[in-house]
Amino acid sequence: QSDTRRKLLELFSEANGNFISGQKISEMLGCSRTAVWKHIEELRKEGFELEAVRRLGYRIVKTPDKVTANEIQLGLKTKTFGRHIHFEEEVTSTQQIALKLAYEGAKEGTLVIAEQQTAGRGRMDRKWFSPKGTGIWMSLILRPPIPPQKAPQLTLLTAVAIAQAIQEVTNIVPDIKWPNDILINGKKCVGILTELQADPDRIHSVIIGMGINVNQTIEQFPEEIRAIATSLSIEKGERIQRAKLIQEILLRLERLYEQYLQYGFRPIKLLWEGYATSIGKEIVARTLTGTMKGIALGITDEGVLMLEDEDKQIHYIHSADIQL
Ligand code: BT5
Repeated sequence: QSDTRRKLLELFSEANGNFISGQKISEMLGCSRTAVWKHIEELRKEGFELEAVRRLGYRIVKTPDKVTANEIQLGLKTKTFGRHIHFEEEVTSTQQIALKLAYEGAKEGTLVIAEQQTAGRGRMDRKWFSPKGTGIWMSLILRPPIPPQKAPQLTLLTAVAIAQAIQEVTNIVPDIKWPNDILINGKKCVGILTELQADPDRIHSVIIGMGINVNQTIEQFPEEIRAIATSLSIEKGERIQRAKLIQEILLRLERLYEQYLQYGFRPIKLLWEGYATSIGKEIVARTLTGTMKGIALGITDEGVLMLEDEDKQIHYIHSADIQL
């Protein structure tokens, strides 16, 4: 059943908004015209708008702004990323579910996504606000053949992929703030959380958590982050279709990941630098051991932040909160 559904969505995807005749659909799916009609009704119930015209057939006029597997996979151009999707309306945290699936052997590229998280989290157990239906709350399972200490590079890679996708969909060029934030006009729009399951010398899985504020209004942000957070629609002044953005993110992630596995971090670093506006500027870095002020010189070939203090001493920072 779900296989037929996927084929149907693929057909519409290939048709690019043009009509497909009922006859053709029934041939391609290998089912009766009545069955086709039933599938179309199902899609309508999910919020797809379909136009039906005698002799021409059916075409999709509008896809719903939902983030179920159907919406994401209609028009998805990746090879493996997002080909398996685990969708739920409400979860505690997509990280938690992805971790469990990874443990049970889920394939690389498996995506966990939810409309709402009740216990979304950031780094060091901080809270990540994930209200219903407004943002993208998702986790991708990777199994990279790299040493565990290189895993933080995947955070930077993900930031580049999301920045590129945002630029493609909205025409806004966002700023990447090392290591895991994307800002627009100085406000946080995206947070990335990379969690690793590994032995000392081998990675079992990496769960890349991505939180993207898409269609929230300012009032929809809780008081405590209203001054520091933003959404794409606030910045762009119009609603953004989340599924479209997810497709762009997955496509870019897959491409960059392939490049990364083949050529290492260098090509990613170059792209990263193109989006990192804080480089060359004075920053404050809060690490677990203390606070440091200085000029952000850039990142090393390994993705480690270089900070030059007042005495021209260079510090290599592996993890911190940065204040611009
Ligand atoms: C992050 O942590 O920025 C990583 C956020 C990752 C969220 C995704 S959503 C899917 C997956 N499932 C999860 O449970 N998590 C991942 P950090 O750098 O520690 O930033 C956390 C801080 O960002 C908080 O302390 C708030 O100040 C702020 N914040 C919380 N919610 C926000 C939001 N929706 N938009 C902007 N800022 C937010």
